[in-house]
Amino acid sequence: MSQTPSTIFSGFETIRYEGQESQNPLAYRWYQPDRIVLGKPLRDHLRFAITYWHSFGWSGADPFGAATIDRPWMRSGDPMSGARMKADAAFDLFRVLDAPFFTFHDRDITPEGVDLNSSLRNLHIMADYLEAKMESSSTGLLWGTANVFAHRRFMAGAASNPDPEVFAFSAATVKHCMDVTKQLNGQNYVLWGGREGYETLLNTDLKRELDQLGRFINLVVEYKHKIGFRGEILMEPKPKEPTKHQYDFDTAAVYAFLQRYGLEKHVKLNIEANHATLAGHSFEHEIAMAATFGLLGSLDMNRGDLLLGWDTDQFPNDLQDVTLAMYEVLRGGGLGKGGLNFDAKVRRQSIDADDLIHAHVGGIDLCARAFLNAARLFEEKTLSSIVEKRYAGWDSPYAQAMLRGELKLEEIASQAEEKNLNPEPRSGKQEFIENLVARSLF
Ligand code: XLS
Ligand code: CA
Ligand code: CA
Repeated sequence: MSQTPSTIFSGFETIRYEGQESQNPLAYRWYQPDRIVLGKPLRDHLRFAITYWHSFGWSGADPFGAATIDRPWMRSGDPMSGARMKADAAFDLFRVLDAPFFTFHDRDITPEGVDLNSSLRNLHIMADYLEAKMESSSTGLLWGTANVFAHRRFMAGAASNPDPEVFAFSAATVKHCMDVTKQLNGQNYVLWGGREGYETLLNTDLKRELDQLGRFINLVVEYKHKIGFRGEILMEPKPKEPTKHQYDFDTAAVYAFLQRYGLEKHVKLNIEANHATLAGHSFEHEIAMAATFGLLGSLDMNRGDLLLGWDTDQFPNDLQDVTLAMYEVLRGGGLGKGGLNFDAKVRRQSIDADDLIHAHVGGIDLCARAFLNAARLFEEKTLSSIVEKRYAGWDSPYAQAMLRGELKLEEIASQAEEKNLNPEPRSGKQEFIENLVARSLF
């Protein structure tokens, strides 16, 4: 294909690993893609992805002020040529960052048409454009998704809308987004239930809405098999914002939902750090819960701000936090087809092209460093042997008999009475273990 046209990122060279001694602000100090860790290259453990919407769509507008971030494609008179300019810039940034993957919504890569059919036509035109760009790029698609939450038609939900025509409109949109994700060899397909929730029970039939959502996800799973899409279907939990009560509140709520609608073996989760903390959990808690239920799919690495109660979608910068998250990923058996997606945006005053590059370089390096720390903790087994020892009593035949259901409640009771049990409390050693972790970080 022809050479990449000049973009706002053209002046930047591809970022390389230069090691910890480097003084170059635009170099990786920790992310050494080919370094073998736990038997495979770092690149394949981390599978970093750049999000289309925040990186190329975010204008910096907030409820108190207009756009601050001005990109050439936002000024293009013709929406489709704007979409092509945006794609050219996107692939140029992927080149600069040496990014293995990207992620997008239909509305990020292509403008909304005048009606459903013209929107779908635009989507396929732009998918072909991206496919051609991908031929000369080393960046693949981590996941695609549909934006069925921004337009006013979705204000009362997509699948959970009281109007069946909105359900059908959303089904058509998701079907085509799945087709396009398959066409671009996407590793996963994500469903975030942006408006799948409610504001007040006074106008809401909760059971109907959940049944609609359950049907919708079943349709998606059936269609995945029909077209032979080999990626994972991932739901993304979020407790609130935009709606007050979201049906996919957190990992535990989504697991209950999946079981109720017979989906727990067919759907995994895309877990976001910022959504975990909005739900009152830590990121590592959500990862560990998902791994426990067999639902660990992929991660959105963007964090919130503890002083703000909303979804600020910031790049990760806390080494210990991310190390604990990566440690749970390793304990959970890794991410498989998933990866680490930066669903993150620069701040409103970071208006230069290089601000986006610095943000990603920092995020990528922080995650790589955290992963290396987590891999060492995982390999050394110091933490896991403390936990093993703590539960060792459960390996005894007596404990196993209780656990396997071989003893009834009254039998357990009479044995306890016979021995006149008086268990001695043992310290949980939390501070000792926390010190181990804090001292081991490099
Ligand atoms: C919004 C979500 C969204 C999903 C993809 O808060 O994080 O960006 O990741 O629709
Ligand atoms: Ca978010
Ligand atoms: Ca997200």
